[in-house]
Amino acid sequence: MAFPRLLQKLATFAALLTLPAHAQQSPKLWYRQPAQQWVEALPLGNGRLGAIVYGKPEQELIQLNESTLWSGGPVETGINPGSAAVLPQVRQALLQDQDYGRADRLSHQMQGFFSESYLPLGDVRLRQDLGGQTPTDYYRDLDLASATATTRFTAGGVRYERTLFASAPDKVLVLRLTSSQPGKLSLDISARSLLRYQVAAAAGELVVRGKAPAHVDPNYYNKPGRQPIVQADTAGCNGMRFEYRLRARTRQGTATADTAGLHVRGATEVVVFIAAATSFNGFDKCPDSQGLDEDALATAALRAASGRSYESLLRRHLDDYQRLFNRATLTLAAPAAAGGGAALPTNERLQAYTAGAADTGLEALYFQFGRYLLISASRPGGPPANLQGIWNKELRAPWSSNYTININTQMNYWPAEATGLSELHQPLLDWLPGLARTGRATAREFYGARGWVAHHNSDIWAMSYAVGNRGDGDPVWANWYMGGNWLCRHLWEHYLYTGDQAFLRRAYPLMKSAAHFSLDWLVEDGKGHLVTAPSTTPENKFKDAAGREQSVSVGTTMDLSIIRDLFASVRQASAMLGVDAPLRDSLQAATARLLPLQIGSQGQLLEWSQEFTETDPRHRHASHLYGLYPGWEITPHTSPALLAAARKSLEIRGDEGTGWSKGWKINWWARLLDGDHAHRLVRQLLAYVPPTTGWGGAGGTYPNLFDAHPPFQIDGNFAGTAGMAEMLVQSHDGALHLLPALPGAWPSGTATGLRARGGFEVVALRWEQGRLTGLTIRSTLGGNLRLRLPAGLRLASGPALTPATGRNANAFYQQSAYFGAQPGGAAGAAADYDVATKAGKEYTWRW
Ligand code: FUC
Repeated sequence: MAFPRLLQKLATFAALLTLPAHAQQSPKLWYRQPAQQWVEALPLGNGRLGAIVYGKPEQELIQLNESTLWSGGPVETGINPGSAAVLPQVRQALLQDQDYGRADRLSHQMQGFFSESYLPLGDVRLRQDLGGQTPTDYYRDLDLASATATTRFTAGGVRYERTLFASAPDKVLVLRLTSSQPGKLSLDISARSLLRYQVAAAAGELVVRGKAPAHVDPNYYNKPGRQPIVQADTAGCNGMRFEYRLRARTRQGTATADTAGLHVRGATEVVVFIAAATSFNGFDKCPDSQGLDEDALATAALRAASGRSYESLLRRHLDDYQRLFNRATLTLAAPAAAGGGAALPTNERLQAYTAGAADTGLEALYFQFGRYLLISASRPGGPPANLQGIWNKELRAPWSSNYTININTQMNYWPAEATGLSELHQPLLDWLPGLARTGRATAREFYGARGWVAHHNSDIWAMSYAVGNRGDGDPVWANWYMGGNWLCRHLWEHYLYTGDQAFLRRAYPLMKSAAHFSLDWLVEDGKGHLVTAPSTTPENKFKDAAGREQSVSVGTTMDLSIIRDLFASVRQASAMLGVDAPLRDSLQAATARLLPLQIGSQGQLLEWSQEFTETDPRHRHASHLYGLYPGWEITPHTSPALLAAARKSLEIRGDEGTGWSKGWKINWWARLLDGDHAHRLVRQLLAYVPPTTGWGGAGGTYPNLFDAHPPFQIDGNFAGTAGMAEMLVQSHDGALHLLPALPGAWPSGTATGLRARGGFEVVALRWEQGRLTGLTIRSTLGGNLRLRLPAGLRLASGPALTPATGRNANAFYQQSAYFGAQPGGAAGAAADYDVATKAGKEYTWRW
């Protein structure tokens, strides 16, 4: 780059990034007390290894996880040979007899086993000898800028400091302890696990070796006489092996190891290394007989890392982490009368906010915390982030801490592309070929259908059938057939953001195979439409004519929206790849016959194919709004009447719900272009939930900013981050829309590094007093850039903006056409402009 251009570019950046000093908040969670509860403690992770640190001076607790440590082994096939014969009976009950009760009873006969469970690895305890002195000047934090957790306190005139981080390049947790006076560090470090384990000590290392159960039932499944935890499966595959190892390196003093632990005496600095591994060797390999050598893996990681200096480990960690984290920023100028803010510890700050204080800094912190959690929980090569990311302390965690794919797993990945973490989407995308493999067997065995299917639950073994231990699942959640179809949207989205043709060629066969299942799954409703039968809508029930609660019916809105969405993306993908023209035609023909979206007596979008009375009108799921978000069937530009109906449905549902439900609602209100309502939901999502709240109560946020369902469930964190991005930039409705849902509470601010479909990077976005003032876009793929800008702007500088007419020529922005919609409806107070872009070039405007 020529020198003058570089200078000009730097000047542009500086201008865009400069905000009043009070708005520059350091992204930290900080506290004045150690954690007592797990949801006050602070999470760290490198994708594989997870840690929750309490920051207790004398009795420190670091709770460990390893992302591949699950119960069970590869899924079995042939477990319910009678299922395929039941399907026609269910259909007859529904389509001929309208007997929903019989359809429900029969659906139980099409269930397999429950998913397996994500398990805790172990607890590391540090007993530090403070000579009987009470610690004072206590402080702890989690710094999102460096992904390090620090604890500081004074005892007996000595200042102590501990820093913990999880290094992805070096595959270890690193904990450094220092004392301000020489030789003051004496501690005993012990290790244990809730699983079966043994401790050994050798060559200065402490080693925990153990075995995961062959099966763990979900926490909600407790049948008299049944063993919820099966340690060994002597007939089939035995459970996974695991190991974690610790070593301490001291400056001054001594470190010894025995089976009771590591013992440090009289040191000035201690660096503790923790490595872990399991024998997990892929979804289709028995982790026992065909497992990896976990001992070799953990040993190699520990030896390599402990050969490096602390400074080198920290540097390598920062290089790796900041490469991802620094890609996007969000700075929201504080309103004049900000209350509390960063001067308060995070738990008090959250409480002040919940009591009504304005605190845009906290909202920006929450945005970045979601990105931090994704970087910490989802790295290429590892499994997808589960219901708790990678952080779980329980043997039977809520809902098995599994993959719940009727919303939760997908939600985890909503911020990935939009906030500049595209490669962190890979664990989910790489898990899908396995799911498609077991899903093909499920489609064939359970339903006699082509293609692949997945239901509402899965696990590291890529289990795909309806859960329920062959009969005990409630069809309202168990018998839902759209999990695989919905996940295909993630393959397509990754392509739309990156334009990666090689990826699309790999992904397309999975999308096509899901479409084959859906073509086979659809049936005639006898009234000229294609519908799904049986069909449920997660996880809501309706009343039949006799007033009985029912779950299973015909053609729910979500089923049909997901299928329309899948068919649209398969058609477009096949066209872009130039393959399968005949399939395209049959998908188009089927799309034209799908039961359309319907509007009910209150102007709301119907959730079922008829206007049933719902048993819970405020239900946390609002699955019928799939077409509004994450789908694109309902948009301001192409389907304003449906948009109004979706809005009505949301108003009827209300703002309350579990954490993830509120998170979804932020995204929905953003898509409705209602920034103030979206912001109201941001406030709801960030409502303080006391740390002792286990189950029940309203959704919100725990003191450590973990999302509270309650209990802790990480999806709400990710939906919150995605929702805030969606308020600032949207790119699904035929254009790149800037500030589509800017709330009054965010009058001025800057966002950098957000991404849009078609390979556009919103390098910088700046607004003042509610008006767009600066924009820099980098085009990575070239092509037409259609900007949808708030109306009434006066351009001060920048490339010519040509008023747009007709359809966007950019192929990545044509999806709405596949729903049969034409652009041109009421798009709100915005206008479209076209700019021809070149790959690799940046474009800057000021208004
Ligand atoms: C679905 C939701 C619950 C919870 C669970 C993991 O069953 O309805 O609220 O999120 O998944």
